[in-house]
Amino acid sequence: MSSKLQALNDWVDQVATHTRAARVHWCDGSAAENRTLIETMLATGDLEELNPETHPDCYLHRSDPADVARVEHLTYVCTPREDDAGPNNNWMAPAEAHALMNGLFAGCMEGRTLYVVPYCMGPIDSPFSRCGVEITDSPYVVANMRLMTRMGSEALARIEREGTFVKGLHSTGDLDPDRRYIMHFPDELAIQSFGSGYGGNALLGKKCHALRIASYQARGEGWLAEHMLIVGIENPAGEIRYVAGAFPSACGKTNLAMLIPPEAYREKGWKVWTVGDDICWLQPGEDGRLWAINPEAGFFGVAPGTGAKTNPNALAMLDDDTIFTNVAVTDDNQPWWEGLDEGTPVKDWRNRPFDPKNGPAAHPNSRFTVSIKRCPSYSEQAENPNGVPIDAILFGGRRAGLAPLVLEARDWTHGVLVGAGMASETTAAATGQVGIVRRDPMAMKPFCGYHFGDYWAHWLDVGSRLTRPPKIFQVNWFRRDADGRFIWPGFSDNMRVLEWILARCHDEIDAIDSPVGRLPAADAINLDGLEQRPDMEELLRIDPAEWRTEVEAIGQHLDTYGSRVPSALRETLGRIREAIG
Ligand code: GTP
Ligand code: SPV
Ligand code: MN
Repeated sequence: MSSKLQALNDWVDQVATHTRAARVHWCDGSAAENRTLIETMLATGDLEELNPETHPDCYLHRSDPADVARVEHLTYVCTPREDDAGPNNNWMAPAEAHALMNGLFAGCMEGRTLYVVPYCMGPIDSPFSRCGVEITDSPYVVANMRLMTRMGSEALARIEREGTFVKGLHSTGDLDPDRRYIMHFPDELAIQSFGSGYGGNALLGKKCHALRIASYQARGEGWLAEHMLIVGIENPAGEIRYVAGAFPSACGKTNLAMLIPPEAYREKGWKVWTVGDDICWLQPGEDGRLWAINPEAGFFGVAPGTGAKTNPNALAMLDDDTIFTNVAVTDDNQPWWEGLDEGTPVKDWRNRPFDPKNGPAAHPNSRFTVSIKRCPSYSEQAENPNGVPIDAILFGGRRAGLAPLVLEARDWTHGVLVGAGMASETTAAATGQVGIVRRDPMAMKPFCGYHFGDYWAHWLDVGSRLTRPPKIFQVNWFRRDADGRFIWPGFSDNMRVLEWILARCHDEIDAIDSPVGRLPAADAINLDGLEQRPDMEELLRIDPAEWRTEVEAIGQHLDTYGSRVPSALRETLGRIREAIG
């Protein structure tokens, strides 16, 4: 097979020759094709079948123990000028990066099948969607891309019509961490990834295309590509209002996107609809509002912590047609991870007999891959080619102290500053130390394809074109007490904060002014039905001394991005500094 697009055929031929692939397979995305791939992987041991009675069509993949997370230190943005990649990215000159990657890819697919994976990010008929083709030698990547994107014939037809597509080239190579690179060439609409088979390193439609390349494209075209969930909140009057939220990796996007409201809310008729859990493309609309599509078609979600109490919607979708990566198994071969209420692990994620001395049974960054359509709260708006209108944008982090449960930005510019100043404790989603507070502006530190200074300027520019901009809020579900326990119950109870946020967006409730933004009154968050009243005073406390230090730290952080930082952000920060006194 081949395509009607000469440029695509030429590229595939050239890669097949260079990598010396044994065979070329063009993916059509069909069920039969998937079946064959699964069987191949069962035969090679790439996949293991899980209990077909409890988990039909569910499989376990164990990745190499040294290949379990994104590798930010090996991820590069190769713009012609170093300055354009910014201090937020690793940079390599395009010619040097190409030479390096050409060396690694030479002959790397000998004996292997080269899969050509055409995909569409976003609804297949949306003007906001963008297409790509990933060439990979990993059948696991193909099976994941089939769940995560609109993959196959329809995407190929769109690519042939449009003539342009992002070229993603991927090989697992020999999985040697010292020969692992994730390279982006935004000007060439190209990605090259070598030496990893894991998640965001290998599923090139996700972080590489839909965030790094797309953010770069979006800047030129007047839109935003963001690391955000999209959720619809239906009130008792039947109105659905949409919220987008940027939280860093493993900080609660998937959970918020599919929360089930507390009983006291459900009784009144509140419902939650899931549009997306990780990536959001935002377009200014003719009506002056911001419209969002989810470019993805599935979830690559964190398994640990997903339980019947915390995220029952997720649990319900994971018992059919799901690929699990690096979870543990029970004696009857059901998938298991920390945070499940039932079952006992017998084999850990490395296939060893489970022994707590070796650490957790499931890897902390173990994941599930599943189609969004399996989610009980799936919103059909996820297929709407025009997207959904956004009322509120949330910036959230994982912070034991300082950041209150919720804080409203005064206006768009202040909101952009709140996003630019975001900080969060690091998680297992990327290799490196866990629990260190680092700045992660807009949850995009690992994902913005260009200089953060330019990115904030672009945010301000997009805002200036909106006559009905969303309100911007900061949230923090992770504040802890002196004993290290979370003060806020979180999960479904985050609905209580969303209610306040939406009431603010529609001028239905007052807020209290503080030097750093607007706060709910201590009794403004509805606590009906909570067994224990959380310490709301502590959750909403703004400590002037702590914030003075924070404002200085944010100022220094902005300074690291130099003269490209819009002056409006420094001015807004200056006003906050004065107000704190
Ligand atoms: P990525 O897929 O890496 O981008 O992560 P994410 O932002 O989608 O995070 P996710 O919702 O998967 O949550 C990550 C971890 O945080 C899980 O272990 C959750 O159980 C936990 N978590 C999510 N929401 C809350 C919350 O409201 N409170 C607390 N305490 N933990 C939460
Ligand atoms: C993240 O790390 O933010 C993820 C997982 O969503 S990955 O696909 O590996 O990027
Ligand atoms: Mn993510």
